Amino acid sequence: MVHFTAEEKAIITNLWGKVNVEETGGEALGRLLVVYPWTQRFFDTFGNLSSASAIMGNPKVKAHGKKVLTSFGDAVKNLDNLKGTFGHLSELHCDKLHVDPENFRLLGNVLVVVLAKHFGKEFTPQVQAAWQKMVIGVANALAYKYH
Ligand code: HEG
Repeated sequence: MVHFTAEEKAIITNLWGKVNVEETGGEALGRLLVVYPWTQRFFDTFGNLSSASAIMGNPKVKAHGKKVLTSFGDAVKNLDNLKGTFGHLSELHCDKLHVDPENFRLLGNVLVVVLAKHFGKEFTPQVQAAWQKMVIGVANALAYKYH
């Protein structure tokens, strides 16, 4: 299980307070769909995903990205209990959505890239390390109930 030090928790919470959930969530999901095109198969009801610009401008991608990143906010508040916090979503992604858990890791890494782009110099190696640990923790928690 991933364990966070008090310093890592402070770093994660501090950056999270400055994240624009709508903008960053939409950009992270959009980039996931552009960079790893096979992930598009889960979103066949989202309309036009025919090019990078279509994906990045797609309102359903933006709305779903916001939903996913809002869920990361629950992770920030529950760093000591990620498995408990994401148990229900893990079951949903496994039993109903059939999302391969490898995709959670890909999304986490894309999110880190987007944060690095937005925060520039503020996204120091130490900040990256804390966030990288967090997105791995979320991916593990989401994969926990898979069978
Ligand atoms: Mg998932 C639904 C969170 C990665 C595909 N995802 C959802 C929902 C949440 C969520 C909160 C709404 C659940 C509900 O309606 O009750 N997703 C979530 C997180 C992560 C993640 C926190 C983090 C890694 N999801 C993810 C990935 C894929 C995916 C990587 C596919 C590549 N999610 C997916 C699909 C749905 C959700 C297809 C249903 C979308 C819909 O039809 O509304």
